[in-house]
Formats: sequence, C-alpha cells, structure tokens
Amino acid sequence: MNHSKRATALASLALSSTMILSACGGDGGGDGGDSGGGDVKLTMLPKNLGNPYFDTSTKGAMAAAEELGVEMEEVGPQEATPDAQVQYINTAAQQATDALVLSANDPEALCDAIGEARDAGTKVVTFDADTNPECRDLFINQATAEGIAKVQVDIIAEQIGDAGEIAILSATANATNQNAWIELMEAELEANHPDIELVDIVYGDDDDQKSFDQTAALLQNHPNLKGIVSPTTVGIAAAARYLSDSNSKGKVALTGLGTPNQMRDYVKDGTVEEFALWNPEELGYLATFAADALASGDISGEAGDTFEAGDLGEYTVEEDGSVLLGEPFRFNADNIDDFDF
Ligand code: RAM
Repeated sequence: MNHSKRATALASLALSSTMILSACGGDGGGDGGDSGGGDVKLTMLPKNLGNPYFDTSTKGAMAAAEELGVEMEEVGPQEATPDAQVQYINTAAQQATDALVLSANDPEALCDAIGEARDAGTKVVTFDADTNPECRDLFINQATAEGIAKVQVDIIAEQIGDAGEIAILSATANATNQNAWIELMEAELEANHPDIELVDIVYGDDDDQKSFDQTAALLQNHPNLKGIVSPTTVGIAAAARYLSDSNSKGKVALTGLGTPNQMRDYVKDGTVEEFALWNPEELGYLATFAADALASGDISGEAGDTFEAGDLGEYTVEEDGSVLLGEPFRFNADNIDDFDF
C-alpha cells in the first residue's frame, strides 16, 4: 500500500470549508458499506473552528463523505477546550449520529460524554489528538509520535549547530497529541543532543494572539535562545509572524509543525528554513472512511480489521486500535510551492 502520495492526492477535491458544512450523498443512496442499513450520518468535531489545519482535515472528511454518499456535518467550539467539546458530543448522540469523528482536547475529560454516546449507538473515531484508548473505537494517527518528535528535533538541531538553548511553544496544556510529542522530544534531546538545552515550555492554547504573545515573552525571558520548536500549526504561524518582524529574525531558528499555506511567506522571507507536517486533508479523509466502515458494520475496530479508504487504498487496524496515515513530511523553500493546504 503506498500511502505516500501525501499532500497532492486530494488537492483536486475542491470543497469550501466554512464553519458548518455538510456533505450529503442524497436520499436512500448506498451507505458505502456492504451491510447496508440505511443512511449513515457522521459528525466531525475538531479541537476548535477557525484553525486552517482543521478546515483542511474537514475538507478531506467532506470529500470522503461525498464519495461514500453519506451525510457529514462539522460542528465545534471557538476555543480548544474539553468543556466546550462535551456539549457537541452530547448533541451528536442525541441526534443519533452514527459516528463521531473528533480531535480531542483532553485525553480523559471527554470520556464520560463519549461513553454515553457509544452507549446510545454512536461509534467514536478520534483523529489527530486521541483520548485514552479505551474511550473510543478507533484512533486515526497522522504519523507515529516518535517520528513526529524526531523530525522536529532533527530540524532544530540542524539549524542551531546542535547546541544552545531552545524552547517549545505548544498548543493547550492538556493536548494529548502535543504532550506525547513533547515527552518524546525531551527523550530524544536527552539521548542524542547533549548540548541542546530545553529551557522553557509555554502554551499558546492554539489561539493566535496568545501564541504571538508567548513568543514575545520567550524571547524576552531567554536572551540566549537559539531556537523555538512549535508543534502546533497555530503556534508556529504566530511565532513566525512575530519573528519575521523582530530583531530575532534569522537569529532565532523556528521549526515545528505547520501548514504550507500558513508558513509560505515566512519560508520565503527567511524567517523559517524548514518545518514538518502530514497532510491534514488525507487525515480527515481517512478518518471518515474509518468512521463509515465502523458505522456500517464493515469493521468492529479490532486489530487486523481492514478497510478501503478511497484514493488512499487499504488500511489495517493496529494492536492499539489505531490506524496509521503515514510519515511526517519536511517542507522548505525547495518544495513548499508544490503544496496548497
Ligand atoms: C494544531 C492542532 C492540531 C495539531 C496541529 C499540528 O492545528 O493543535 O491538533 O495536530 O496543530
């Protein structure tokens, strides 16, 4: 299975991303599964709305829903908090959605609401940021946590000569995905980069202004800072905007996880040399095929289950109830114009 088509695979599937979208394949059509059983209704719940990363994953989800001929609606809060997500989970369950696809703002805090939804017959697929594994049916993993941690450490080490002070600008303090990556980045630094010192970890809450302000504070509090790693698309874009207009531009390295469209200007103006990500459109697309396969009874989410994910091919559920999209990808001046998301 070649899952490395990456960013370009779905670029032609143009669907607009607005706050609430729904794709519907018409009435009484197929549900995309072998077992039939009527119309499938899916709900997409990102960490927050207004984040281009999730606009892009929803675009992929909508494209998948359209291909499958199922209904998909996107709902979500403005702020990336678990409390705000709970009400959407409750509503989805009340509306008898067949499967909920969500990026969790907390590994534990959503579990009661998710449990009630599952008791009511809703399948729950996490993608991007997982809950505790026992809370959900499947997790669609963008890349291995080890791979995501290592690519960011490798890039910052390359850019600062493998020595000096660095800091991390993260998303929210409870984010399962960022916290897993940070832990592994710390281990990787300790094991293989003895001369790099991680002096601070700060949280911009996936809020643009807060991330911008935290960048300013990092530079002020750590005058010897050589680099910032921001494992969030909101954080890295805000940090790049701050740096591009400051004396630290070109002196303090910045890398992390970003979308090409948000980072393009900063790569071109020399603020950022290289950063990483996967294709969020493919992630949303894959998560939707998985949700449909569960909802229509084609798979139960057991290790070894296989399902087809349209253009991306066949995937297999792994031991921990997860499905792996692929490898992280490095973006830089040489390739950034090949991508549009
Ligand atoms: C932000 C969110 C998301 C994360 C990306 C890299 O958009 O925190 O969960 O996966 O960054």
